[in-house]
Amino acid sequence: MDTKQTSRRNLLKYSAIGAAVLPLTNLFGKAKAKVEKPIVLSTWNFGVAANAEAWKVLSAGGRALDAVEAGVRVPEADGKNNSVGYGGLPDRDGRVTLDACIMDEFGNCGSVASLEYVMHAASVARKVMEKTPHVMLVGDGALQFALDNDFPKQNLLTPESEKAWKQWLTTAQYKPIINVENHDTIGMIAMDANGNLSGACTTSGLAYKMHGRVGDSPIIGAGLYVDNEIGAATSTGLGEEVIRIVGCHLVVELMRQGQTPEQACRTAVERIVKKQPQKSKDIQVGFLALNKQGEYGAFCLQKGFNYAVYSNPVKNQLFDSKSHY
Ligand code: SD4
Repeated sequence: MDTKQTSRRNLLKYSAIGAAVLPLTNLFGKAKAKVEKPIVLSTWNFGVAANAEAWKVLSAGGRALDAVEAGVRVPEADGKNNSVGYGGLPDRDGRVTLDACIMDEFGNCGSVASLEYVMHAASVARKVMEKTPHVMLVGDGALQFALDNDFPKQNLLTPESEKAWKQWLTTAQYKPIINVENHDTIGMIAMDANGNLSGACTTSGLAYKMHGRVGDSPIIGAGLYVDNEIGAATSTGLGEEVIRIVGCHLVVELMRQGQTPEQACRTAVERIVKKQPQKSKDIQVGFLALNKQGEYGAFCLQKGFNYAVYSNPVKNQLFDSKSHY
């Protein structure tokens, strides 16, 4: 595909530039890294549009937390993106239920799971973080909280998603297709001009899931983790497998031990493979990570995962992640 070729070319082009501008630390951080900040990264190709919005905040000297919230609101509002926010594919009962979380440089975090009728789930998660003593609200409680905080109530099921669901009902087979039915979660991580990290993750989860199923995306430590001393990580793919290894917390802890972001993502992916060698051949999981020095990297199970990077000199480029298979 053309975009793939372009992104491969860019990958080669920019890894050369990146090496010049960001002398990357070696495995145990001996070399000194020149930090290129601000920087924002997000999962999948629609991350490009989301990054552009986040960049407006970052380039004006804004806070990473505000940037990631603004960024993920773009796919949340996009009815054509069928696994985030408005237009997300419903569960098997035809209900669109959203999972999201957000985390800042102080370790504050908020989350909502199985939220219906409110498009901007990550913004609701931020309100949970800022206005309640809790981290996570689910289902009706999350909806009630959102409405009490003036989020508009609306039908999130677009005619297209309803049509796809009705088509699915004719067979009602539950076999998510790698990189297709479950590939649109946006995870976004950023470092602002002050060197502070934040992240957000938002999704409608797996298409045609059981009603009430919650994936990794709203689980702090699984779908997202930020430690302002070390780095940040987010994930995409089959959430059950990410939860089992508490994936993003693992990635950040591996970076703490000296692994580069790509190595840390790879180690986490390999842990999934080791635990479930057979199953890992048929599913997708991808991790994306950024460390405090401005180094970033990704790794996934199957080919096909890509991510968008916006900083200097890499101006909003898509990269293909390396994969285990
Ligand atoms: C989930 N991890 O609900 C999400 C789905 C996803 O890219 O990431 N899709 O399991």
